[in-house]
Amino acid sequence: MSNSITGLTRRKLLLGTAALGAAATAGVLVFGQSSKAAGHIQSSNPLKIPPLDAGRMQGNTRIYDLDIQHGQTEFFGGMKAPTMGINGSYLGPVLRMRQDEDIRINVTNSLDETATLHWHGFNLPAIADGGPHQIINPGSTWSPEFKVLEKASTMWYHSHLMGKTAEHVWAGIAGMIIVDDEPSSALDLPNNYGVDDLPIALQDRRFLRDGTMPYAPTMHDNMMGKIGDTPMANGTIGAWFDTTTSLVRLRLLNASNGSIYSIGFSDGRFFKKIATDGGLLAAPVDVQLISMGPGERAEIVVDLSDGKNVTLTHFVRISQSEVSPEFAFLELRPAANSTTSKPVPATLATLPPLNPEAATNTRRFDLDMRGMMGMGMGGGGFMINGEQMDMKVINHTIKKDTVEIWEIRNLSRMSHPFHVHNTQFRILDRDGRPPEPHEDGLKDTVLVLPGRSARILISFNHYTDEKVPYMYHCHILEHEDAGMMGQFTVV
Ligand SMILES: [Cu+2]
Repeated sequence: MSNSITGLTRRKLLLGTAALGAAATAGVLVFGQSSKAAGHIQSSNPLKIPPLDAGRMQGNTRIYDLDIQHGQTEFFGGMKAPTMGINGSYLGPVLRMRQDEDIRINVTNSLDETATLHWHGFNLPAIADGGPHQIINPGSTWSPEFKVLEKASTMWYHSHLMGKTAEHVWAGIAGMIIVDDEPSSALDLPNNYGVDDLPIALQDRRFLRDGTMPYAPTMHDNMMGKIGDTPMANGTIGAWFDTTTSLVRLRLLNASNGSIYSIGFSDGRFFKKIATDGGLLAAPVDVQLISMGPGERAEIVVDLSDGKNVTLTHFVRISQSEVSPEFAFLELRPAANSTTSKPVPATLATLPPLNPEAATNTRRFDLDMRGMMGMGMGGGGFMINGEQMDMKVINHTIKKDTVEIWEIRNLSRMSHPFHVHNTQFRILDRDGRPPEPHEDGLKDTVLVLPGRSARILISFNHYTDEKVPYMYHCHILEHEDAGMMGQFTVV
């Protein structure tokens, strides 16, 4: 029954014109094979689907009860690893909520150490954000409340403790959130949770022989972000899933600490990208490969009507026109008698036109890595505008309901996914060129390649707080922990 994932990738296929991710190339893209990917991992475990948590209603408020806890998780048969999770031993439930609802999340910290829980992607009061200032002490409960302002989207939550975010997320303090809204509910998109609509948290870990995955970053890990050699989907190694419909929607989240994934399918088939971080695109975009930095989400729909098994895979580029499989995340196995899904609608959402003329201010954020001496010893040279994160310093004060242009310049030799709290922005351009259609949607994280720049159109609405700041930072968690982060207030 266990079908080698790597067997599926041992093909060299010549494909049509490729629509690529951030590192786009026109022309023919070849999906090759890799000796490295021909490893020991087989698709031998059923994909874990996180429990769906719709909370409970109390009056007009939807209430969730979350418990951050220590646990033991069996990733490999017969071996247990100490982990952390939310309402479970590793990762957490998928929270489901609806636009315009008031919600309250009771977060109890059952760890023996402090933690936070940040609602990644939401426009919300600063005190409810769950960033480094909203510390939850061991044994106590934090109960943020906010209105769900976001459109239908795939969001997530994770610990954001100052200096310990990387360690906490590595251990498992993360989960996904599905937001629904009226317009998207009326669309014929796969939306049967756990059947044709699957949350897929993509991660990689490095295990010891005893089946544990301690967080002990080397200097190299601190510099590059900790990258494992074992891929996991929802904490499942070598995952497979039996599909029963011709179309399947995958809500992809890059929940890794430091890996930038290029996601496609083992046979190089095209699929439809339907949503960016903050919601549906105006129209589906046919792609062969999408690039995802830590923190980014992408909703995709894949057509399995040919009945062939296919594997969701992270590829690496080996030449201008050829990619090679690196990680096999999930094998999809279509049932012989799959039902035929309705086709993906040609129009998905209405996105307001970009209007850079509305911007009243431009800010520049220079991302840089300097002075690598001292890395791994609490020091390090990860900076934004020459400064490292200081909990006591507010780097920017922004006026509510104004539109700004933020220019993010990457002066370093590594890619950095730049994330801004409390907003969904749009990419104006990359090095002066408009964004490709597949990333021309609502975003809260933008991957900026070495030596490149991106300009985003950004605004902060609804909430002010003169004292409590929000964060902007690199979402490579080791970089964030090393100081590539800053603070702003909205007044
Ligand atoms: Cu970074």
